[in-house]
Amino acid sequence: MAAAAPEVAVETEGAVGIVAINRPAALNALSISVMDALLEALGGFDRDPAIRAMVLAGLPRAFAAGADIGEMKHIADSKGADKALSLHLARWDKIALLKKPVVAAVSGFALGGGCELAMACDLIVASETAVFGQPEVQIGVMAGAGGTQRLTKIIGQALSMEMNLTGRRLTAREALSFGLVNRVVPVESYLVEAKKLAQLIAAQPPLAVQAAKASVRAAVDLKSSEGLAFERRLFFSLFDTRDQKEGMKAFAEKRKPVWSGQ
Ligand code: DAK
Repeated sequence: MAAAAPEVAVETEGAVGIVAINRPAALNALSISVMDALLEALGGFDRDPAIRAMVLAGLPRAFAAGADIGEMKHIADSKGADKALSLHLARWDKIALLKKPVVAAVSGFALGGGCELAMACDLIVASETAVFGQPEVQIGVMAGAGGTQRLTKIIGQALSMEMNLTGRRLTAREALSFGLVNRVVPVESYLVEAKKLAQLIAAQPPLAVQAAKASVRAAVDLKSSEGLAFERRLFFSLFDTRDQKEGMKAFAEKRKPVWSGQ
């Protein structure tokens, strides 16, 4: 019997390291094992002197449709939920803290933790089919890994509010017009274009590139450390609510949730 394809595939092209999420049956939902494999691969490239830039890709139908809701539901229902969720969140932070630039190659759904993962990267090349959103409110919680902080700083309060409070999604073209992505290209070429951009970065002096990345990040992120801590406290508080249990249960049962406001 052939071995199952790995959930995260890794390859190199010259000085570019490419990491691709491959969990099609769950639209690339970001389970703990997927996030750990991503971190191992990206962290390995970050430490490898032969690599100068990275590409983080999903599948044409989904970059990632969020954190794995089934797994989060299980964690939320278990003892020590806060600690486990906190450890899980730290995985998104670690991606944002990589020293070398990461280009996200986004096609299809980039929702919830998937949108947050794309924003934890440094540049985004989107296919025409890409869809960005923070729909956590629809399952009784809120964004917990930068979706109220990074998104607001990038696209502004008005639209971020709408996305976080109603689950409104952005098309690739809208995302481009609001500065969330660097470019939009046909679905056939989004990966190639992301690799080209990474190659262009890899051709620049690596120390200058890393310093410039850290500096641009600081301009956007510095004050957001407090915002992220605030977001996290609120996020955890929602895991004590009935609506969180109802939202995730309803998703698993493929029905509309009934909100009690408790
Ligand atoms: N988790 C688990 N499975 C998922 C999933 C997800 N986020 N999204 C999709 N799937 C699974 C579906 O359950 C389905 O599996 P089967 O039923 O076939 O076994 C399969 O993928 C195909 O999905 P659909 O049948 O639903 O496909 P459709 O084309 O009809 O709809 C969709 C596509 C993307 C609109 C829909 O699947 C959907 O609404 N998915 C959920 C999107 C969402 O709500 N995302 C946000 C999740 S919450 C944290 C860190 C981060 C976060 C939170 C905490 N900490 C560490 C504390 C982030 C939270 C989130 O991301």
